[in-house]
Amino acid sequence: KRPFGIAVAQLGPIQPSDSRASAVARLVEMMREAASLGARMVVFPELALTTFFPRYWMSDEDAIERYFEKSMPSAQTQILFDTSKNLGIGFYLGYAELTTDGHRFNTSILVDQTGKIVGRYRKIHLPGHADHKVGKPFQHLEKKYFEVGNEGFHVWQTMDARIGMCLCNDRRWTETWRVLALQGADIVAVGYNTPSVNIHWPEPPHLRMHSHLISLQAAAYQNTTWIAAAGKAGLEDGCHLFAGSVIVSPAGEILAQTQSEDDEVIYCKADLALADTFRQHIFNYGAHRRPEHYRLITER
Ligand code: ING
Repeated sequence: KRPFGIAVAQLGPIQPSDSRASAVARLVEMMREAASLGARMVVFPELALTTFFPRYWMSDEDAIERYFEKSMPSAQTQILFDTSKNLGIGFYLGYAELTTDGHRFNTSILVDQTGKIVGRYRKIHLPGHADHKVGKPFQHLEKKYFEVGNEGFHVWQTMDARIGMCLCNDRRWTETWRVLALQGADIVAVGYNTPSVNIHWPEPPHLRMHSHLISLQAAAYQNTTWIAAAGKAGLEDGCHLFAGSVIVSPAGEILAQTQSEDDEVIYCKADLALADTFRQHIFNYGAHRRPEHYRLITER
Protein backbone atom coordinates (compact mmCIF):
# COMPACT_ATOMS: atom_id res chain seq x y z
CA LYS A 1 0.00 0.00 0.00
CA ARG A 2 1.34 3.46 -0.87
CA PRO A 3 2.43 5.57 2.10
CA PHE A 4 -0.18 7.88 3.62
CA GLY A 5 1.34 11.36 3.99
CA ILE A 6 -0.04 12.82 7.23
CA ALA A 7 0.38 16.52 8.03
CA VAL A 8 -0.48 18.21 11.31
CA ALA A 9 -0.98 21.98 11.19
CA GLN A 10 -0.49 23.53 14.60
CA LEU A 11 -2.02 26.96 15.07
CA GLY A 12 -0.43 29.68 17.14
CA PRO A 13 -2.72 31.88 19.23
CA ILE A 14 -6.00 33.33 17.91
CA GLN A 15 -6.75 36.55 19.78
CA PRO A 16 -10.35 37.48 20.69
CA SER A 17 -10.08 40.41 18.26
CA ASP A 18 -8.88 38.22 15.35
CA SER A 19 -11.42 37.73 12.57
CA ARG A 20 -12.44 34.30 11.29
CA ALA A 21 -11.08 35.36 7.90
CA SER A 22 -7.61 35.88 9.40
CA ALA A 23 -7.71 32.47 11.10
CA VAL A 24 -8.90 30.81 7.89
CA ALA A 25 -6.13 32.51 5.90
CA ARG A 26 -3.57 30.94 8.26
CA LEU A 27 -5.21 27.52 7.85
CA VAL A 28 -5.17 27.85 4.04
CA GLU A 29 -1.50 28.82 4.14
CA MET A 30 -0.67 25.68 6.13
CA MET A 31 -2.91 23.51 3.92
CA ARG A 32 -0.82 24.65 0.95
CA GLU A 33 2.42 23.81 2.79
CA ALA A 34 1.00 20.39 3.77
CA ALA A 35 0.05 19.66 0.15
CA SER A 36 3.52 20.70 -1.05
CA LEU A 37 4.99 18.16 1.39
CA GLY A 38 2.90 15.43 -0.23
CA ALA A 39 0.28 15.11 2.50
CA ARG A 40 -2.95 13.27 1.69
CA MET A 41 -4.64 14.86 4.73
CA VAL A 42 -3.89 17.78 7.07
CA VAL A 43 -5.16 17.88 10.66
CA PHE A 44 -6.09 21.25 12.18
CA PRO A 45 -6.75 21.94 15.90
CA GLU A 46 -9.92 21.95 17.97
CA LEU A 47 -11.91 25.24 17.80
CA ALA A 48 -9.56 26.36 15.02
CA LEU A 49 -11.59 29.40 13.90
CA THR A 50 -11.71 31.43 17.12
CA THR A 51 -9.93 32.07 20.36
CA PHE A 52 -10.55 29.39 23.04
CA PHE A 53 -13.72 31.15 24.25
CA PRO A 54 -14.63 28.62 27.02
CA ARG A 55 -12.06 30.57 29.10
CA TYR A 56 -14.62 33.40 29.38
CA TRP A 57 -17.76 33.61 31.52
CA MET A 58 -20.47 34.95 29.19
CA SER A 59 -24.17 35.16 29.97
CA ASP A 60 -25.29 37.08 26.90
CA GLU A 61 -26.54 34.49 24.37
CA ASP A 62 -25.64 36.65 21.38
CA ALA A 63 -22.07 37.08 22.64
CA ILE A 64 -21.78 33.30 23.06
CA GLU A 65 -23.27 32.47 19.66
CA ARG A 66 -20.80 34.77 17.91
CA TYR A 67 -18.21 32.01 18.50
CA PHE A 68 -20.32 29.33 16.76
CA GLU A 69 -20.55 28.36 13.09
CA LYS A 70 -24.15 28.48 11.84
CA SER A 71 -23.17 26.49 8.76
CA MET A 72 -20.20 24.48 7.52
CA PRO A 73 -18.93 25.42 5.03
CA SER A 74 -19.82 29.07 5.50
CA ALA A 75 -18.81 32.14 3.53
CA GLN A 76 -15.64 32.52 5.62
CA THR A 77 -14.66 28.83 5.53
CA GLN A 78 -15.60 28.01 1.91
CA ILE A 79 -12.04 28.80 0.78
CA LEU A 80 -10.75 25.89 2.89
CA PHE A 81 -12.99 23.48 0.96
CA ASP A 82 -12.11 25.05 -2.40
CA THR A 83 -8.38 24.79 -1.62
CA SER A 84 -8.82 21.18 -0.47
CA LYS A 85 -10.45 20.33 -3.81
CA ASN A 86 -7.93 22.31 -5.89
CA LEU A 87 -4.91 20.72 -4.18
CA GLY A 88 -6.47 17.28 -3.71
CA ILE A 89 -5.84 17.20 0.03
CA GLY A 90 -8.28 16.13 2.77
CA PHE A 91 -8.52 17.76 6.18
CA TYR A 92 -9.82 17.55 9.78
CA LEU A 93 -11.17 20.80 11.25
CA GLY A 94 -12.37 21.58 14.77
CA TYR A 95 -15.00 24.29 15.34
CA ALA A 96 -17.97 25.26 17.51
CA GLU A 97 -21.15 23.96 15.83
CA LEU A 98 -24.59 25.56 16.18
CA THR A 99 -27.16 23.20 14.69
CA THR A 100 -30.21 24.46 12.80
CA ASP A 101 -32.38 23.36 15.75
CA GLY A 102 -30.28 25.35 18.23
CA HIS A 103 -27.95 22.74 19.74
CA ARG A 104 -24.29 23.59 20.47
CA PHE A 105 -21.44 21.12 20.10
CA ASN A 106 -17.63 21.14 20.11
CA THR A 107 -17.29 19.53 16.69
CA SER A 108 -14.78 18.28 14.15
CA ILE A 109 -15.32 17.31 10.52
CA LEU A 110 -13.40 15.01 8.19
CA VAL A 111 -13.20 16.30 4.61
CA ASP A 112 -11.86 14.18 1.73
CA GLN A 113 -9.47 15.24 -1.05
CA THR A 114 -12.40 16.50 -3.16
CA GLY A 115 -13.49 18.97 -0.46
CA LYS A 116 -16.49 16.81 0.53
CA ILE A 117 -17.44 16.43 4.22
CA VAL A 118 -17.39 12.65 4.83
CA GLY A 119 -17.63 12.60 8.62
CA ARG A 120 -18.57 14.64 11.67
CA TYR A 121 -17.72 14.11 15.36
CA ARG A 122 -19.21 15.92 18.37
CA LYS A 123 -17.00 15.97 21.48
CA ILE A 124 -18.10 13.47 24.11
CA HIS A 125 -15.73 14.07 27.05
CA LEU A 126 -16.39 17.69 28.00
CA PRO A 127 -13.89 18.83 30.68
CA GLY A 128 -14.19 21.75 33.04
CA HIS A 129 -17.35 23.16 34.62
CA ALA A 130 -20.60 25.08 33.96
CA ASP A 131 -20.54 27.47 36.93
CA HIS A 132 -18.72 30.80 37.11
CA LYS A 133 -15.57 30.15 39.13
CA VAL A 134 -15.19 33.76 40.25
CA GLY A 135 -11.65 34.54 41.33
CA LYS A 136 -9.99 31.94 39.06
CA PRO A 137 -7.55 33.41 36.52
CA PHE A 138 -9.76 32.05 33.70
CA GLN A 139 -12.68 29.63 33.28
CA HIS A 140 -13.03 26.30 31.46
CA LEU A 141 -16.71 26.40 30.53
CA GLU A 142 -17.06 23.61 27.97
CA LYS A 143 -19.83 22.09 30.10
CA LYS A 144 -21.73 25.38 29.84
CA TYR A 145 -21.25 26.13 26.14
CA PHE A 146 -21.45 22.64 24.64
CA GLU A 147 -23.77 19.64 24.88
CA VAL A 148 -22.25 16.15 25.11
CA GLY A 149 -21.79 14.74 21.61
CA ASN A 150 -24.77 12.68 20.42
CA GLU A 151 -23.21 10.80 17.51
CA GLY A 152 -20.69 8.48 19.18
CA PHE A 153 -17.11 7.69 18.13
CA HIS A 154 -16.79 6.69 14.47
CA VAL A 155 -14.30 5.67 11.78
CA TRP A 156 -14.79 6.51 8.11
CA GLN A 157 -13.38 4.72 5.07
CA THR A 158 -11.95 7.58 3.00
CA MET A 159 -8.74 8.51 1.14
CA ASP A 160 -7.84 4.77 1.06
CA ALA A 161 -7.71 4.53 4.84
CA ARG A 162 -9.96 4.06 7.87
CA ILE A 163 -9.88 7.42 9.68
CA GLY A 164 -11.34 8.15 13.10
CA MET A 165 -11.76 11.40 15.01
CA CYS A 166 -11.88 12.63 18.58
CA LEU A 167 -11.31 15.97 20.34
CA CYS A 168 -8.96 17.19 23.03
CA ASN A 169 -10.06 15.82 26.42
CA ASP A 170 -11.28 12.63 24.67
CA ARG A 171 -7.60 11.68 24.19
CA ARG A 172 -7.18 11.22 27.96
CA TRP A 173 -9.87 8.52 28.10
CA THR A 174 -8.79 5.05 27.11
CA GLU A 175 -12.36 4.11 26.09
CA THR A 176 -12.22 6.68 23.24
CA TRP A 177 -9.37 4.85 21.58
CA ARG A 178 -10.60 1.31 22.05
CA VAL A 179 -14.01 2.13 20.54
CA LEU A 180 -12.20 3.62 17.51
CA ALA A 181 -9.77 0.69 17.33
CA LEU A 182 -12.67 -1.80 17.38
CA GLN A 183 -13.85 -0.05 14.20
CA GLY A 184 -10.46 -0.61 12.59
CA ALA A 185 -9.02 2.91 12.70
CA ASP A 186 -5.71 3.20 10.80
CA ILE A 187 -5.34 6.88 11.74
CA VAL A 188 -7.07 8.95 14.42
CA ALA A 189 -7.07 12.75 14.07
CA VAL A 190 -7.40 14.79 17.28
CA GLY A 191 -7.33 18.55 17.72
CA TYR A 192 -6.81 20.18 21.12
CA ASN A 193 -6.59 23.48 23.01
CA THR A 194 -4.90 22.74 26.34
CA PRO A 195 -4.20 25.44 28.92
CA SER A 196 -0.74 25.19 30.52
CA VAL A 197 -2.16 26.35 33.85
CA ASN A 198 -4.45 24.09 35.82
CA ILE A 199 -7.04 26.25 37.62
CA HIS A 200 -7.87 23.48 40.10
CA TRP A 201 -4.47 22.79 41.65
CA PRO A 202 -0.87 24.03 41.20
CA GLU A 203 0.09 21.34 38.68
CA PRO A 204 3.71 21.67 37.43
CA PRO A 205 3.49 22.76 33.76
CA HIS A 206 5.85 20.02 32.57
CA LEU A 207 3.35 17.41 33.79
CA ARG A 208 0.66 18.88 31.48
CA MET A 209 2.85 18.12 28.49
CA HIS A 210 3.81 14.75 30.03
CA SER A 211 0.20 13.54 30.43
CA HIS A 212 -0.64 14.77 26.93
CA LEU A 213 2.20 12.82 25.34
CA ILE A 214 1.88 9.60 27.34
CA SER A 215 -1.86 9.55 26.64
CA LEU A 216 -1.22 9.67 22.88
CA GLN A 217 1.76 7.30 22.85
CA ALA A 218 -0.04 4.69 24.96
CA ALA A 219 -3.23 5.06 22.91
CA ALA A 220 -1.38 4.61 19.61
CA TYR A 221 0.46 1.51 20.79
CA GLN A 222 -2.40 -0.15 22.68
CA ASN A 223 -4.83 0.48 19.83
CA THR A 224 -2.51 -0.14 16.87
CA THR A 225 -3.27 3.22 15.26
CA TRP A 226 -1.44 6.26 13.90
CA ILE A 227 -2.36 9.45 15.76
CA ALA A 228 -2.19 12.97 14.30
CA ALA A 229 -2.63 15.51 17.12
CA ALA A 230 -2.90 19.24 16.33
CA GLY A 231 -2.78 21.89 19.03
CA LYS A 232 -3.67 25.55 19.09
CA ALA A 233 -0.84 27.05 21.15
CA GLY A 234 0.70 30.19 22.57
CA LEU A 235 -0.63 33.15 24.49
CA GLU A 236 -4.30 33.90 23.78
CA ASP A 237 -5.46 37.02 25.62
CA GLY A 238 -2.80 36.36 28.25
CA CYS A 239 -3.77 32.69 28.75
CA HIS A 240 -1.18 30.13 27.66
CA LEU A 241 -2.08 27.03 25.63
CA PHE A 242 0.68 24.47 25.23
CA ALA A 243 1.94 23.15 21.89
CA GLY A 244 3.36 19.64 21.55
CA SER A 245 1.57 18.78 18.30
CA VAL A 246 2.69 15.30 17.30
CA ILE A 247 2.38 12.42 14.85
CA VAL A 248 2.60 9.07 16.70
CA SER A 249 3.04 5.64 15.07
CA PRO A 250 1.33 2.39 16.14
CA ALA A 251 4.60 1.50 17.84
CA GLY A 252 3.91 4.40 20.21
CA GLU A 253 6.83 6.39 18.86
CA ILE A 254 6.62 10.14 18.28
CA LEU A 255 7.80 10.47 14.66
CA ALA A 256 7.18 14.22 14.32
CA GLN A 257 6.71 17.02 16.87
CA THR A 258 6.40 20.80 16.55
CA GLN A 259 9.28 22.96 17.76
CA SER A 260 7.32 26.19 18.18
CA GLU A 261 4.15 27.51 19.79
CA ASP A 262 3.09 29.13 16.52
CA ASP A 263 1.65 28.18 13.13
CA GLU A 264 3.77 25.15 12.18
CA VAL A 265 3.28 22.17 9.88
CA ILE A 266 4.79 18.78 10.70
CA TYR A 267 4.70 15.82 8.33
CA CYS A 268 5.21 12.07 8.30
CA LYS A 269 4.99 9.53 5.49
CA ALA A 270 2.98 6.92 7.39
CA ASP A 271 3.17 3.25 6.52
CA LEU A 272 -0.32 2.06 7.49
CA ALA A 273 0.86 -1.55 7.25
CA LEU A 274 2.98 -0.96 10.39
CA ALA A 275 -0.16 -1.63 12.46
CA ASP A 276 -0.71 -5.01 10.79
CA THR A 277 2.08 -6.82 12.66
CA PHE A 278 0.88 -5.47 16.01
CA ARG A 279 -2.71 -6.50 15.16
CA GLN A 280 -1.59 -9.94 14.07
CA HIS A 281 0.55 -10.78 17.06
CA ILE A 282 0.02 -8.64 20.14
CA PHE A 283 -3.33 -6.86 19.78
CA ASN A 284 -5.09 -9.63 17.94
CA TYR A 285 -8.59 -9.00 19.30
CA GLY A 286 -10.00 -12.31 18.05
CA ALA A 287 -7.24 -14.37 19.59
CA HIS A 288 -6.54 -12.54 22.83
CA ARG A 289 -9.28 -10.07 23.82
CA ARG A 290 -11.81 -11.24 26.47
CA PRO A 291 -14.79 -8.83 26.53
CA GLU A 292 -16.75 -11.11 28.90
CA HIS A 293 -14.36 -9.91 31.63
CA TYR A 294 -14.58 -6.20 30.81
CA ARG A 295 -18.27 -5.50 31.51
CA LEU A 296 -17.53 -3.26 34.49
CA ILE A 297 -16.21 -0.66 32.05
CA THR A 298 -19.66 -0.03 30.60
CA GLU A 299 -21.87 -1.03 33.55
CA ARG A 300 -20.69 1.50 36.14
N1 ING B 1 -8.63 21.02 27.20
C1 ING B 1 -7.91 20.30 28.17
C2 ING B 1 -7.55 18.90 27.73
O1 ING B 1 -8.17 17.92 28.08
C3 ING B 1 -7.74 19.53 30.48
C4 ING B 1 -8.56 20.32 29.51
C5 ING B 1 -6.34 19.69 30.55
C6 ING B 1 -8.36 18.60 31.27
C7 ING B 1 -5.60 18.90 31.44
C8 ING B 1 -7.64 17.81 32.16
C9 ING B 1 -6.26 17.97 32.26
O2 ING B 1 -6.54 18.82 27.06
C10 ING B 1 -9.73 20.67 26.50
N2 ING B 1 -10.20 21.59 25.64
O3 ING B 1 -10.29 19.59 26.66
